Amino acid sequence: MDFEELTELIVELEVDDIADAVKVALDEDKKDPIEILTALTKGMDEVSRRYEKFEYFLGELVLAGDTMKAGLEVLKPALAVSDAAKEKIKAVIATVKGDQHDLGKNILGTMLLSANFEVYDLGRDVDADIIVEKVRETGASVVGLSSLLSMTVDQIGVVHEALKEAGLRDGVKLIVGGAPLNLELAKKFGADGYADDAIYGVDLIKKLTKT
Ligand code: B12
Repeated sequence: MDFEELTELIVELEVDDIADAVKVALDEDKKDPIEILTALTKGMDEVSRRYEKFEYFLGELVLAGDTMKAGLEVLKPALAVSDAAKEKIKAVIATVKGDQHDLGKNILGTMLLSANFEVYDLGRDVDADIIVEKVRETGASVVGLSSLLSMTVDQIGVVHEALKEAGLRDGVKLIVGGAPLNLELAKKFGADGYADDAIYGVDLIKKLTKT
């Protein structure tokens, strides 16, 4: 099972075949899980291109999401690396209000767990107040927000302001990710950092929290 075949299975929306294919790539071909993740993500980028060119429609987007999810279920345990001796840093993660995209946020959550963070995943379409409440309750020092829609990206600023108002902003690092963002925009909304993939995101979070 080579990487191109995995990418192709996502693009062709092969929801029934992807789990077995990822299993073969991992167990028989001993492929690196991070490279498998990259191949699957490439497939999602091609789905996106086809959607933009009106070759794919909402039904295909839904199916692409399901296909990616099925592949990730198999991949997740392999992404784990143990670092159990260290004290856990708490991270609250969520997809911003108005946004239902959660696959990228879920990958980030898995990778943070693997890196020995204590992760509170609030799900998708999450109100700023709920995020603030969770930070207060847990004493988390990291907030990771995902935003895939241009329409809802300003919610990052809303969370930043709400944390500030609650007197909690200085105690947390606010890290964001998702397609419409870049570092400049992230900073404009008050975030401390931006990452365009979960692997770099975890590295950045580790650096900012000095673990
Ligand atoms: C699958 C998909 C869906 C699925 C989502 C399923 C799910 N459970 O998530 C469904 C079908 C529900 C969907 C719906 C819609 N979608 Co959609 N969707 C996509 C698609 C094709 C892939 C997204 C994805 O899962 N990628 C794979 C994951 C693994 O990648 P990722 O999310 O980018 O995450 C990685 C990094 O960004 C980063 N990351 C992400 N979050 C975070 C957070 C932190 C803290 C860090 C450090 C890193 C990080 O790490 C991740 C892993 O490396 C994208 C296109 C694209 N290429 O992004 C469009 C896309 C995001 N959707 C789009 C649109 C327009 C919609 C709809 C409005 C369509 C409609 N007409 O209804 C609705 C909106 C519904 C809503 N209110 O949210 C547009 C957004 C355009 C824009 N700029 O606003 C896109 C870009 C497609 C396009 N080219 O037009 N969608």
